Amino acid sequence: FLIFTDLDGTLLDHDNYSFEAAAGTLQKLKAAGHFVIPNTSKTFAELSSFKQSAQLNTPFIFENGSAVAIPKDFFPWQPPETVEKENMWIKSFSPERSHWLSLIQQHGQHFYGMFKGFSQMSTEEVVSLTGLSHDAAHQAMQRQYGEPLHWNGDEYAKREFLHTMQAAGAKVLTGGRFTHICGDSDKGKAMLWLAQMFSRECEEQEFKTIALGDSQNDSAMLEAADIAVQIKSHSHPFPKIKKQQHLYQSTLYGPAGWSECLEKIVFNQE
Ligand code: 2M8
Ligand code: MG
Ligand code: MG
Repeated sequence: FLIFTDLDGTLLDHDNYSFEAAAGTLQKLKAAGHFVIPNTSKTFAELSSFKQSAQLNTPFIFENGSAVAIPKDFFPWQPPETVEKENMWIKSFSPERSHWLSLIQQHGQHFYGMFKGFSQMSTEEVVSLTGLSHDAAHQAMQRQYGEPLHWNGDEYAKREFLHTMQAAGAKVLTGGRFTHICGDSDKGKAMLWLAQMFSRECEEQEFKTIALGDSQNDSAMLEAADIAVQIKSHSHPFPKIKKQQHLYQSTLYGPAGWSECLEKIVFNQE
């Protein structure tokens, strides 16, 4: 299997960012030769640290499908349309962050005071909104593609703002805590591109994709995967999915639900 997984609220606990409850299953999956591929809102910098702590040497998808990073020695060829960064091949699907920042500035004035973007926050503010450590918050702020906004106006104004941004050419994705203004990329498109790279390398092997996520920004990959898993959250309902034949819903929260469903799907265990 190619297992595409969201991190926050899915493989990582929504509040303390630990994957302890899933560590045993993660270990088993790696040992059995499955590929666990993070597909997350997090940044390249955050993912580099996460990969070390989870001991993953797989590719990963970052900033909500804006880009894919593949270790240089992972495939014996350079994937198409990639550039090199820190010993990885990077494939981008989105314009750079500066484009979205100026769009927000241009079209967001009418909503002044109702939201604050990461670019306007201090590290301490990100720490207090997320519960990340100071270093982790610093890494979360090193964004290359999109801009996460913290909304503090009412819901009606928020909808109006989202329409305005969409009309101006942005895509709006909602994570567990923030609203992301980004390009016309999503976790589903990036996942399908990367799955294609695996098939190109191993033509004789048929890979099945499993996607796991807890929030609306996961919907596109849940719809595009062969098997989808909605992970239960304390803070919001399951992400909506329009089409999916093979759908699982966890009864446990976050990483415990991750283990619960993958044990069932991959190892046929209740
Ligand atoms: C943001 O991502 C979450 C994911 O659901 C969100 O949108 O609420 C990103 O800024 C990410 O980089 C950061 O690590 C995370 C912390 O909760 O928040
Ligand atoms: Mg999530
Ligand atoms: Mg996420």
